Amino acid sequence: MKKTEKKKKIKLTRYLKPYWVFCILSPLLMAGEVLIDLVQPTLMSEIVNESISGKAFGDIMPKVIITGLIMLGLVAVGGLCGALSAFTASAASEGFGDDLRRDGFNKVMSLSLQQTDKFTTGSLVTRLTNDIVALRDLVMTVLRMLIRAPMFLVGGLVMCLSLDVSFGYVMLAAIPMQLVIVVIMIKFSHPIYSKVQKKLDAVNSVVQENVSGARVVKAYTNEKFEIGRFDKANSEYRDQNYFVLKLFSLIMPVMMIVMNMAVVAIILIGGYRAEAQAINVGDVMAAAQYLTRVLFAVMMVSHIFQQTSRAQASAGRVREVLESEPVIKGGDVREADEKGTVRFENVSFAYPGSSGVDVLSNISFEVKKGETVAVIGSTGCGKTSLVSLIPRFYDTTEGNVYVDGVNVKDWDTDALRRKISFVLQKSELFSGTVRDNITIGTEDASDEEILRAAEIAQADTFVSKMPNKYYTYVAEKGTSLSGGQKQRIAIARGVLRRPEIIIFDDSTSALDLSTEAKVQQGIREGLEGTTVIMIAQRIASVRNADKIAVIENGSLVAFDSHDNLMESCDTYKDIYASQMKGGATNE
Ligand code: DCP
Ligand code: MG
Repeated sequence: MKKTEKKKKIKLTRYLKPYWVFCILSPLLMAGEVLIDLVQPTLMSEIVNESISGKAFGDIMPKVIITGLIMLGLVAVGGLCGALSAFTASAASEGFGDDLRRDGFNKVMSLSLQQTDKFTTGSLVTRLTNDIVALRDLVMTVLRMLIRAPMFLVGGLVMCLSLDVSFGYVMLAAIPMQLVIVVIMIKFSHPIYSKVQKKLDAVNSVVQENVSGARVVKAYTNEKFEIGRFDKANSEYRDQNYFVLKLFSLIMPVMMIVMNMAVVAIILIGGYRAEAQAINVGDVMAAAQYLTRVLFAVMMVSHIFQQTSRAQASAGRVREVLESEPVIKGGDVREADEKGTVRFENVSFAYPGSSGVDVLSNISFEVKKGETVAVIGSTGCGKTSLVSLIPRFYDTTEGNVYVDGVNVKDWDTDALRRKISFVLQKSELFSGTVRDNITIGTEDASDEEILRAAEIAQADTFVSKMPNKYYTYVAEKGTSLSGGQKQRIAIARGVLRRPEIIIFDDSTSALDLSTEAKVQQGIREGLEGTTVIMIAQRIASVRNADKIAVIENGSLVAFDSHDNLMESCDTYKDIYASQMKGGATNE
């Protein structure tokens, strides 16, 4: 790309803004829970000290009971705080994930075709699902742990040292050991995470391609090969993931060993100090509990780091989607004086990323309002590419395309595309009813309008015979329909919009000649005044057009009526001759 555009940086934290109340409440409630938890060992040590004080049973009972009741009450309050903290954290993290996914999806919808092609479908799916889940989990962890860990760490330390300063030696030895383990883990796991996500992309791509291309795979009994391809992607994904998991499963026991050794050390030192009458036995028990909280806090920190490093990889991938700006940006023209005209002016075109090989070169022609212009030429000569430039699916590399007298680059993209119905070469149907499929882009159409469009497209003849007529369910990609039926539904969809310009990209190829003729007649009568641009392979389909554009190797070799072309254009005459021989023009 020529321009090195400055990319808009998007901070994902801005997705937390709407949930700021939850983001504050959750840690606060968590702080309440932690505070209460930190008091418990002290209260417990009081009970222990009291019971071994040698006083009479009757004397200690009231204090033990009262302290016990206080502990119980505190546990209840702490539990409530904990539950509310979890609730608010989930509200924030789910909201965050939901908004992020919606924006990501909207962005994908806005991107130009060349951009979605570049990301690949598999990767976009992973980014919008798995990667966003990793981010959502991080939000959850941070809200829950970010306050809990330091509070346990500092609180536990202070409480423990206040019982006896000599416990500080144990802390001094154990905490750095835990920290070293955490650092080692982060250092090894971080680079792996972005690899893991890439491998998952590959797995998703294979699944996606094979599910949508299941028919081809089966027709060529290629399942073994595809399963092999899947196994490769899948095992690579597993190996990467496995490495991270092995790392973590090694580290947890090591951390537990350090923790248990520290507890033993506390008991040893505490026992010694208690014998010297420096502290009470209850205090030693409390100190051991505080120590476990401190070391747990270090583990929590490691957990936060682990999730952060995983989420960092994901954040980069999600931001890459959010930060891409559609390459094709519309202008601001929404209205023009002319209606239904198309003009190509010295247009050359190469597909982005195709190292500049021209698919179309220096093409100029003009289509007037209400005309029917056909495009003919051998397969791969650039017909689809040519008409794709009209709704600006791609930009020309040189020259300009004008619709209604306005350069397509100046049109607001939506306004431009609303004028045009594009019936694609490969009819794309979605899961839903026949009606849903016809009304895409025209959802508010009345039953009469839908029926009329279907009649023009010769679709009513078979739809009216279906069990639920227009409410018959069509499976994903229209697999429950024949090729010609799909084409006619796609044509009805194009007609229903009542466009200024309708483009048929070989859209009647699966119809027999008489049905095709009926469709063409329907269009002429039903869409009077609409400009028709029609790609076709058969001379029979194009001979009635006002003008025929003959394309050869990306160049326009002639642009005239059938009769004139039969006189002057050799390429056209060749096509005619070959089809007469094959008997395709059975008129
Ligand atoms: N091409 C490409 N990238 C794309 C689509 C096509 O590089 N995304 C190339 C393949 C062909 C050339 O562009 O060499 C012209 O392709 P068209 O689809 O425009 O060809 P036709 O529509 O004329 O062919 P057909 O009659 O088979 O539909
Ligand atoms: Mg084509």
